[in-house]
Amino acid sequence: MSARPILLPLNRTLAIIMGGGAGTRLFPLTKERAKPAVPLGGKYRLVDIPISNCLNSGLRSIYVLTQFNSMSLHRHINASYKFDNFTPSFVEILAAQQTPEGSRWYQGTADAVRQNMRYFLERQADYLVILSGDQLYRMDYRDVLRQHIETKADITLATIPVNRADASGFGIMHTDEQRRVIEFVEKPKDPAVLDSLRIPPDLLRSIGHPETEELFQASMGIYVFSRKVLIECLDNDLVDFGKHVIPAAIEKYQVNAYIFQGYWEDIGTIKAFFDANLNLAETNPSFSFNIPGAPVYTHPRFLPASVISNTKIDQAMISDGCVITDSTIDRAIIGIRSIINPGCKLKNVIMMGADYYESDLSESPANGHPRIGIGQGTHIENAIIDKNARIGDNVVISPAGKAADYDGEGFYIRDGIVVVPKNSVIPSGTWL
Ligand code: ADQ
Ligand code: ADP
Repeated sequence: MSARPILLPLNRTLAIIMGGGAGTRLFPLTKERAKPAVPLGGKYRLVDIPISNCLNSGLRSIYVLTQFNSMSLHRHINASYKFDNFTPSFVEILAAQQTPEGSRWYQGTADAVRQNMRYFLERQADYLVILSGDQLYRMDYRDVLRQHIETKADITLATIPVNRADASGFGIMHTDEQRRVIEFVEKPKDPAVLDSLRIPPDLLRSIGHPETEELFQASMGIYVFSRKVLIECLDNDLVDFGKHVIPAAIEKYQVNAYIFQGYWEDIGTIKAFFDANLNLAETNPSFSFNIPGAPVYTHPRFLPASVISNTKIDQAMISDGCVITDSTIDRAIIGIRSIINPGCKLKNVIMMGADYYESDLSESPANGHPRIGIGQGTHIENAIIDKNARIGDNVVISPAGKAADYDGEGFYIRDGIVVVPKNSVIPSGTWL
């Protein structure tokens, strides 16, 4: 006799999105905004990914924890996530600097949750789903919640098989036949420790991989906690989930693994962010926005379609409201309201677009600044151009011949990628 499917207590489950610590790994994209507000895919923001996964999983009570409160994050959340009055639904930002006890930065992920526990506990939640805010993936969290309830786990972590080269960047674990976590090492660096954590052949077989493959079971930083267990696990000074709370919890609680095998990318560094964005423009991207029934939500706008003339475009995602004339674009994400003037060549570029169109009365040309967008005859390669940048005529932007990490005047190079910060002005004729 098969067991009756359980009714998931979705309205008694809170989602908590970890929106970022200091944001240093994504600097300078996080120079003027909280990490969740960093633009992604031309028209979205990082936070739209976990929020959309929540909404598509039926979770509608969502907190976003972030280190600082930025205008753009507020505006984005308020404009994008409006609910009706008849369901307990909300997306609320909890920023570190807002706590009544004073401004105390979140010391780590567990500390961030601990500092906001009173908000979570005043909701009648039986389960709390803790999510990372800088990952690109689709997951139905109902599957994790279902396994959590069916196996009577105290904590369930989502895991994914990774290879040796990637393993030292993650929490790596061993599980027994019941998928119970029996060993957990955060970011193991010692090759001998890694050797001992390799996924055993029987588990590899059961998840459809050849028994000889060298894979490791990595934590995705996605945790389901039962309410009482979360309270107990944070009744101390432990700072991080991965470094402290989870390793301590496996001694005392039933911590189970939920194995996920879809596409999943941590996009918390400039390089990972750049590669994952450009991959979106491939013919068969690893992450698709076009999945029927599971949209990625974002701020609805009233922008016209883009107007493109005499331009050769290959592997690019062009957002709404752009005007592109007499140019060549080869592998690019072109964000909303981008203006690209004649004679430009863009190769491997993420252009985030603009927050607004300049009116003809704009003062910018009068004070010598180029208009928002890219001027005539400008060549850009391997670069991220943040929003509202004013790039003049005959500018060359490329990391070629420069150090992989470098702070220039009005630009930065990170992981061999040039980043031009939001609102930057690059005068005509500049060679970066
Ligand atoms: P990391 O991603 O290195 O490893 P961490 O720096 O704790 O861990 O970040 C987890 C998430 O929390 C990220 O989205 C981050 O932006 C956010 N975050 C970090 N500090 C924060 C703070 N003070 N306030 C608010 N948000 C904060 C974790 C786990 C590993 C696991 C990987 C998977 O520790 O075990 O393998 O995630 O990516
Ligand atoms: P996004 O969703 O990317 O933030 P919006 O459509 O919300 O894009 O536009 C960004 C914000 O910029 C809006 O709040 C808009 O009002 C604001 N904005 C409009 N005109 C200007 C301007 N001249 N200078 C600065 N900001 C502006």
